Amino acid sequence: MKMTRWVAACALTLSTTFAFAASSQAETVLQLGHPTASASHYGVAAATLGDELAKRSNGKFKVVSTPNGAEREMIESAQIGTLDLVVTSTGPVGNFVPEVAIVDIPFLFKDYQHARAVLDGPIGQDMLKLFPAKGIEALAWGENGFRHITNSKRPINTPADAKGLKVRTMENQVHMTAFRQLGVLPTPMAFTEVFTALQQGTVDGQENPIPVITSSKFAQVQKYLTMTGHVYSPAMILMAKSTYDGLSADEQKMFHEAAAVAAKAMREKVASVEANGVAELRAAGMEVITDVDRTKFQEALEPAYAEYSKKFGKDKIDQIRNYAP
Ligand code: EAX
Repeated sequence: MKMTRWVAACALTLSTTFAFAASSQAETVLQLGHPTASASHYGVAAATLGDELAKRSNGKFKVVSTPNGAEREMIESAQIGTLDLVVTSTGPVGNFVPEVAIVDIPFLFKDYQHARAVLDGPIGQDMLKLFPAKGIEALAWGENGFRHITNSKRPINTPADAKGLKVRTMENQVHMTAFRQLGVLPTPMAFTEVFTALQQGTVDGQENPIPVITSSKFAQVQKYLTMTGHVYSPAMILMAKSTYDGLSADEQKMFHEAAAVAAKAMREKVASVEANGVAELRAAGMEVITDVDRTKFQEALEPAYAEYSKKFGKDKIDQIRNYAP
């Protein structure tokens, strides 16, 4: 039902912007979708991209953003050309470009610096080149953040505490493998359904970065937050290849440059929310477990690595893990 509302919102903005575009011949209106609230890091990326494109094109390009979209469906829309731009996590991206799911492996990146260096370096940039074959132009890597587990049942201090919980995961095979390994019952669903699922108790918990937990007001429906930081969650700024192919070479360059600025603003927003988000969640009533032995979680996931190695190649995983710019 949420998705229906999202499509309706899109259609509404579409009709108003068409009316507006008619009065200004030079303007090209581009529809952008992103998964969370407008005030979130995704909203910041969307707004920055819009500002940069308007500025760089002297007002030729106007981006109209619609928040709260389902990521997999938005990527599908970009693929068939009914949505021009998408800012998304990599959650469902592996369903479109399987090689990219390697970045979703738990405990792969040491910290933010490491993740950003890999994605901005040759490994990440080569992955962007795999998208056009799937009908999508990948403009830049953005950021969602390190993911942490929340739930409504009990404080999770060790991997054993998580056993038996029903946890919503993204529609992502790499993540589902990991949660199964922990003894958790992974329940994949679109992010648009998560708040209601938590509220109604369809699932006990979910996992997301602090900027998603705060902007989606999960403190209203979740009591416990454990700072597992079990996986880094990249974001991406994607574009319909059909829209991209309609641009001149100079304009294409402009879109890549504007997306790079938007990605930087997104990362800065993630960092600023991380700086005070936990205090905010405590103030909203959550019990936060910060003193987590992450090595224990990493060890519990060890058997899943055999599957990841088979899927992606151990050499490729090690190349990311040991990457130094
Ligand atoms: O991209 O689906 C998820 O949990 C994502 O992290 C969220 O929608 C932000």
